[in-house]
Amino acid sequence: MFTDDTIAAISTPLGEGGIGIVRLSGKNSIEIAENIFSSPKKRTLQNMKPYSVIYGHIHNPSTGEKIDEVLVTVMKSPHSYTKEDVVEINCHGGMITLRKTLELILRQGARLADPGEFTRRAFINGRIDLSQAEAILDLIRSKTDESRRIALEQLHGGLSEKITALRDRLMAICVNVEAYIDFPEDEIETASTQDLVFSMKDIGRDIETLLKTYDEAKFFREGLSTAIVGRPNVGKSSLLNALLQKDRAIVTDLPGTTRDVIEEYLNIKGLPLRIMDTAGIRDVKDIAEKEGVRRSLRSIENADLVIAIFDQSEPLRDEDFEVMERIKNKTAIAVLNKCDLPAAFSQESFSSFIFHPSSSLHISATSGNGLEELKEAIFNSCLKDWKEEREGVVVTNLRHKTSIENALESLHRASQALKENQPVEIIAIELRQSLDKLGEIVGAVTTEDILNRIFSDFCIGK
Ligand SMILES: Nc1nc2c(ncn2[C@@H]2O[C@H](COP(=O)(O)OP(=O)(O)OP(=O)(O)O)[C@@H](O)[C@H]2O)c(=O)[nH]1
Ligand SMILES: [Mg+2]
Repeated sequence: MFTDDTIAAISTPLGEGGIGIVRLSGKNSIEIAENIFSSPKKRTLQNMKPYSVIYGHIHNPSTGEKIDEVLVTVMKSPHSYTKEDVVEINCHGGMITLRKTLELILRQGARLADPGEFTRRAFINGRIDLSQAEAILDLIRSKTDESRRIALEQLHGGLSEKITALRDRLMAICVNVEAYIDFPEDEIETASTQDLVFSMKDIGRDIETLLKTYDEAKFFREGLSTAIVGRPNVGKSSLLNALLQKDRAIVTDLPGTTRDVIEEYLNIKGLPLRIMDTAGIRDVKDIAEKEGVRRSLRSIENADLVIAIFDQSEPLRDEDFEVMERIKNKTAIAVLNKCDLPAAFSQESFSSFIFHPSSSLHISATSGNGLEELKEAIFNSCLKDWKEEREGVVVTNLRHKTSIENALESLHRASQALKENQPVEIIAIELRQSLDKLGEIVGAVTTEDILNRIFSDFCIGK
């Protein structure tokens, strides 16, 4: 990958728009733009004040033909996105004007940028680290306000600081251990060994805390998959419709109405929910319904969260106990529906059967009573510690998670080797490995392959 040439690309989405931006970065970008730009007052890009905007036209230098009326911004190195000289040309947002402008720029000697190359240059030139570069992509792609917040925190260097601090602590231990390599006759004293093991444990705990945030943040990125289950006719489809505030699933008073899994998307306090209404669970002969029940059971297995519904206007049946049995190892919320009708059993008797007595709540899917409490319970079910941790740093990226896991494994191996009095070199190798794995996250240690994989996910122009 060369970085001494000048790159250009259309940085806005292709299609009709109020404006569209062609961006250049590299040491010749001002000169190249100058060749195709003219200002009515004969001002030049070379002499304009950085961060000011200049009005003019793009023209074809060979024919003199005017292509578009534009506003141009110049950002001089190192105060730009890439730390190189950057020129942004604000054209009118049409495909032809943008393409023609880009074409002229390329003819003047710029090269079409690869996907993510502007951001890659920002990384190579040291303006941002790798985790920040990835945060830019997350920010562009964020679907909810919460994922936007997490990406911005990462972009501002929250994760980088955390990783750097962990690496510094690890490095101190590593230096300490490596000191013994030069003096092979010395063994690490027992007191020092204990200190080292203690420090490693301490770092290990902090790494684990960081790792834990991934599982919770995952829900914000990928959505929390939630299955509504229960015996037939308890009001599963009615609940789905009430949560969606639309008439999505068929509701009748006949048991066995829903046969297939119905999947919809819902947003609860910024948490994207993939919610599934399922067929009522019961023992049946009918082939279609039997298949429906099989799918319901599969949904339970695959769901992050199960909402188990019971009809409190009728006595509990064997089928209800079957449902309780099926979900006892899942994260689940028990919901007593039809609370607009008289209760057929007491809360106490129900509590003595249900898996988590504290998590049962009353609703009426038809009147809407209790729905807000249910939403609150859904949010809290998988994100108990989220409220505290959300203020801090969160790991959202699978690449980061894998590196952190590898770093932790090496650290554990180092600690084990130390306890077993293994040769100092082995301990040092594991510690170095742990350091390198953490270093991969911020790009302190990286390979061309990792970079290619990351930046190929970007669009051209970013
Ligand atoms: N009074 C009252 N009736 C309800 C409530 N929720 C659902 N129902 C009624 O219960 C019946 C069954 O509702 P559904 O939503 O179809 O039940 P289901 O669990 O999806 O049933 P299957 O798809 O057959 O498994 C319908 O007649 C609904 O109108 C409620 O909160 N109060
Ligand atoms: Mg149904």
